[in-house]
Amino acid sequence: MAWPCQPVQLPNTHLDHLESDYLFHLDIPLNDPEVVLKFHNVKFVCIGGTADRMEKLAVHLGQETNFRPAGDSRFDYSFTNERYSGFKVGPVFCVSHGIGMPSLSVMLHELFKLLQKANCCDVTLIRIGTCGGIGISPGTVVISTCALTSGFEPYYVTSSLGKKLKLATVVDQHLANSLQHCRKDGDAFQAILGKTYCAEDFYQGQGRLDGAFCDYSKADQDTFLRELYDLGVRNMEMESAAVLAMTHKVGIRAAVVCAVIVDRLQAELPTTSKEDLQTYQSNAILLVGRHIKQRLSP
Ligand code: R2B
Repeated sequence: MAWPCQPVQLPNTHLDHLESDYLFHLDIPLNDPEVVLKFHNVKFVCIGGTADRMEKLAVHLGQETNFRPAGDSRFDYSFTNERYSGFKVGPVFCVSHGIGMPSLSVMLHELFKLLQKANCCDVTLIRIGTCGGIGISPGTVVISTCALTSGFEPYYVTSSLGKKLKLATVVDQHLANSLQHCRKDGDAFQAILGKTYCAEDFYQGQGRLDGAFCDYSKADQDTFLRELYDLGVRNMEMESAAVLAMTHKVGIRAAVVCAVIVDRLQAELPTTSKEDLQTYQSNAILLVGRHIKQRLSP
């Protein structure tokens, strides 16, 4: 028996009354049916910080899933502008989001509008990123079980009409578990489930001592990192809370899969070579690629 299709349906009735719409930051015309139609078959949206990584990811996932765009082009659709870039191959759409939640949230609003307009069904969104580990060695892939923000609460805190808006961060646990199960015995890396601390800043926000200013001592840093560890936090990055709250709000299943590039209990910044950093990122990509392949196979 086929499962009923779960269409993307956004909880914003104002959208019904817009005569035409244009995705200002993605630079995609929603009033062009030919462009919109190209996105109808999207089942997986993979997002990550940089354009370059997303382009390589789209090429890799296209090969993994045996989708080839028509003609000479490497993608069914792609765009690159001064803010974001996106690359679509078959049912996979990879989009960059920059650093941090404000940049990410603008991209997600526009992406969700595109998915609704294109009548996409059963969409899964996965953020593939890098992170600091908390007592976790570089190369390990951490799949988030929840995202905590300042105050150590599982909320994405933003604002609406000048007032604080708290949105719960909710992970699809089934998706998180199946991503972890994509690790194979022969893999040279571990894949673990753990809580993620989502910071608003890379330096003081993540308890670093090496920013342009720093208002605390090394002992305060140790206490902060230890507190995170004791709460079950295993990694730290800057986007997970907005990803997990915004996707939950619009009913899209989502996960956050990050490769550890430095253990923050040992160092502030990565101490390994550029090649090692590439390998660490590839570990996360490998897991997600296997999951997508499994899910797309008949
Ligand atoms: C991980 O790496 C970036 C900061 O260097 C940020 O986007 C994150 O979450």
